[in-house]
Amino acid sequence: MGALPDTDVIVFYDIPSDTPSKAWSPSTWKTRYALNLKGLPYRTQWVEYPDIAALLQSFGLEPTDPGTILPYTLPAIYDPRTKRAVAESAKIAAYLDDTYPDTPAVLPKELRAFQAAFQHGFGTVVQPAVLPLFLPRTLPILTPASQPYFRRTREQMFGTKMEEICPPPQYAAQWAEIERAFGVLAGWMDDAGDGRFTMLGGAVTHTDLSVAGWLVWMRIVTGKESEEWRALEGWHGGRWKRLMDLVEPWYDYSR
Ligand SMILES: N[C@@H](CCC(=O)N[C@@H](CS)C(=O)NCC(=O)O)C(=O)O
Repeated sequence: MGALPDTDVIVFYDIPSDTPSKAWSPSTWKTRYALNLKGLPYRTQWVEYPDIAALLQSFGLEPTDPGTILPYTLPAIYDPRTKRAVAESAKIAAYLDDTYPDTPAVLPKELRAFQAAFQHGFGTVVQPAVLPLFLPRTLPILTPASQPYFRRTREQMFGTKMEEICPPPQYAAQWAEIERAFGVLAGWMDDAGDGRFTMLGGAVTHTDLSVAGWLVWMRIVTGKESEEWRALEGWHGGRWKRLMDLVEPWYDYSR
């Protein structure tokens, strides 16, 4: 593809890591997947954790998570065609669907209330199980510019030192908790039809991409060839492996 003028290329703000894909964050992967699936031209601008708030404020954006210790979050995009900045992955998905109706929809209007409820459920059931094991193991894959901020804010969140959140002797029990939590999620999906995660007429939606984004993070932290990841792929009848296979065509971090 020839170089497009900058005025046609969406700027996608993502958090870098020191891993081969550089892209690692569960939340920003939701948007990266969506941009890839839609085939929209974009380029990544890497933003270190300590710079996120100032970036979003410079666009005049409201906090994405007001009243929390992390009020400004990525992903965010800036679209030069409309001169609009949007933050928060579901808002970005809706914006891209509305602005580019000729691209495959990832968050159609009829799914938006459901998606919000799903996100609440995921945040209540799965996130609390995953975070204690995965946040400490994420620290070493981040860049030196982000590590001190990540340590400070996450220690504040858990009220303890990073090393005490989930030390290795507790891994097995925490993995059991994660498997149980994903089992709850699988239970929600069991009536959905073909046994895959896809929920709307066979199309991949933001809901699928949200879970896939978390799984990408878990795969990067554990390692694709690790026993931990292999075990997860086998959970709940192989459902999570099927989801990752389903979204593999859009696992592209080259831009
Ligand atoms: N619901 C939000 C969650 C975004 C989120 O939590 N992003 C994290 C990165 S994974 C973040 O930017 N945290 C900011 C910080 O730690 O200061 C979304 O999907 O956009």
